[in-house]
Amino acid sequence: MTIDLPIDSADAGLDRDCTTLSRHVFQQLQSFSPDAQDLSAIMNRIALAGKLVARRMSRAGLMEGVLGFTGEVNVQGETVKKMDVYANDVFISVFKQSGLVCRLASEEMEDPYYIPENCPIGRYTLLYDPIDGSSNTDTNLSLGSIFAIRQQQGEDKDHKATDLLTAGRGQIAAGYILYGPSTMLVYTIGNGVHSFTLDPSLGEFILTEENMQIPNHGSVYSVNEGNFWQWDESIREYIRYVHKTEGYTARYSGAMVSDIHRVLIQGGVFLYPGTLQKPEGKLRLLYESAPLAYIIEQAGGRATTGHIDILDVVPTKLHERTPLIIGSKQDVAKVESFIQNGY
Ligand code: P6P
Repeated sequence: MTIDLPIDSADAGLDRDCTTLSRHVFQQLQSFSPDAQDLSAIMNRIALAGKLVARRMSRAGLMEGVLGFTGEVNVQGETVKKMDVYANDVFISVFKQSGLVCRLASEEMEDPYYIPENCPIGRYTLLYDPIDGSSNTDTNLSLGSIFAIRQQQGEDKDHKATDLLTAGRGQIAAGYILYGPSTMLVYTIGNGVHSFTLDPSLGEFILTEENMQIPNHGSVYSVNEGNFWQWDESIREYIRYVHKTEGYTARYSGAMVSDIHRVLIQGGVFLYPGTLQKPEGKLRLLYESAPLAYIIEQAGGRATTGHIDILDVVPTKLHERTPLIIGSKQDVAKVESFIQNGY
């Protein structure tokens, strides 16, 4: 007996469930070359890291030793959450025995970590913020992981990884994992921005949206107004402008990945300016601002320090910080206009 299935709908549903991250990379590259194989495998490992962190977060309240602080302070001078350490180790573990990634540079590690069995054959470096917004860990609010992939330049025999001190336009891939009501992975390899949603029943990230485009303008401005009196007058003037101008609304979650994901979808601007005491700001260039800038630029938006594009900033040190203004073109330009009018 033959089964008369409406082939299109059956194929469409099945095909969508089979459009995993690793397959999508090949579709993007239109190639099965060794480089394409490497990138597909790397993205697959990052997806595994996301699944491990998401699983831990979803059970945090039921397990001992998952939440709370370690009692340590990291290289940034920030108190370390147990989840920061777990997630940091997850990204290292998923790349062990991969032959792909030799070095990992993380917000949580002063120096890059070298995976012995992968060096020097592995020519890729992972730069990541394992848990972005860890202040939200213990309150069951959204969190993120941010990642960028770069190709190692040179032999790095002294393990100083100085080849990483280059502008963000050299990133091969970048993206983030958003641990929210659903777990999403958003990435780019320079050919648009694409989102995937974790289907727990499959244990796979399934394609959700291709070629995401950020609106040219949105009503959201996302900034920690508790820092108002620490800012330069030009930023205060911008805030006064959005306060008295109809059509703006404030949204700020304490986790940049969550706030920037909202801006990517609805439009608007996220800003973490420098302060009078710390003009360089809080956010780190290589594994926070630059990957997110790559995503937002690829989606048709902009990311700047207020003076130069984030992707053109050349760092002098691994944990370099920059001010960050990122989002819709019109809204980023509006903030820049206040900065450049020199209030
Ligand atoms: P504040 C989290 O630590 C983070 O790096 C971003 O995710 C977030 O937007 C920002 O810092 C929050 O910092 O100073 O507003 O608490």
